Amino acid sequence: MSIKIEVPARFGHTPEELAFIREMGVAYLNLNVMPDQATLSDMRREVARLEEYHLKISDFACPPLQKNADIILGREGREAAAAQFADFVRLAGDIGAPLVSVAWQPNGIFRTGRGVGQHTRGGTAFYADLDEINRRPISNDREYSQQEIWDNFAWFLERIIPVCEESGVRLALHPNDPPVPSLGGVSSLICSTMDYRRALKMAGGSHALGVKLCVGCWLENPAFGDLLSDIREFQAGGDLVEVHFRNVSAPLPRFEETLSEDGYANMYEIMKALVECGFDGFCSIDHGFAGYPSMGGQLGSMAYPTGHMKGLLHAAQQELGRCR
Ligand SMILES: [Mn+2]
Repeated sequence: MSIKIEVPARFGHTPEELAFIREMGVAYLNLNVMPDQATLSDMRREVARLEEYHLKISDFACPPLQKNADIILGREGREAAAAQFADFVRLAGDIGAPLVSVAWQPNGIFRTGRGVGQHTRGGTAFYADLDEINRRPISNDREYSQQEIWDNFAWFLERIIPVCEESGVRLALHPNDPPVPSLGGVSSLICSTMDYRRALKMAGGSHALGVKLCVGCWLENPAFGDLLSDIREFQAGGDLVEVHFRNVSAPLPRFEETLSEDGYANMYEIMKALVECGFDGFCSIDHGFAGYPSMGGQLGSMAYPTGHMKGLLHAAQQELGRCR
């Protein structure tokens, strides 16, 4: 079995956009839907529409649930949010989506901004300056300690893991981005390989919790862990469910998100490690440049890097003698 290429997508792409994705030779979508779209009837219709283009949902995501501040910070309202999350997992099961996105980031991804960088060939990309991010005021009502954040994660797993087991769905857990111990006064859950090991252990032997290995995060902070050996470890344990194949210009304190061939990491070596260990889960480029309206916007900007990633995959398969 080969690595399965996916693209980030949203509910309600036009027929032309779906045809465009199919023409990339892509068969899987990391589909983002909003809560009002997350109904069985609407999603059944959407899945049938995707099928016309030979597309399937790999990772089903609902942004307000994926990074839910009430659940992550243990605020009032978390019971209702967790019930909604459980319903979303059941819906994923009903429509045959194998993964549901989760990221323990109540304030989302921290970036300094989006603009033309020194390493983006004129493209508009995200960039981060940790000193600037650290100077910002706290993002919520108060600071949240590491203990609290892990306790809230345990509370979430207790409620959601059984629902995942019943539904045949796995959680794809993304690291905190950028992966540093604290952002905006909130301690990070996942900013190292050890954090992932701890999280997987908390799932109590259930494989319902999986690793969404964001190569970009490992590269942003090399203290995260040894990327190549972590790929092998999580794959050997059956925990690696999804990969974000993204390069950056340099490690923190300052980085720009770049094309795969323009960052500081050798992405071919990383692809070879994924092929060599037998990874057969889903892989996307994660983020693209902002794109141009007349060129298909963000979706248009994903075509070239997705093709480049597929080229690396095919080359690695050839070099290592693995079937496609
Ligand atoms: Mn990512």
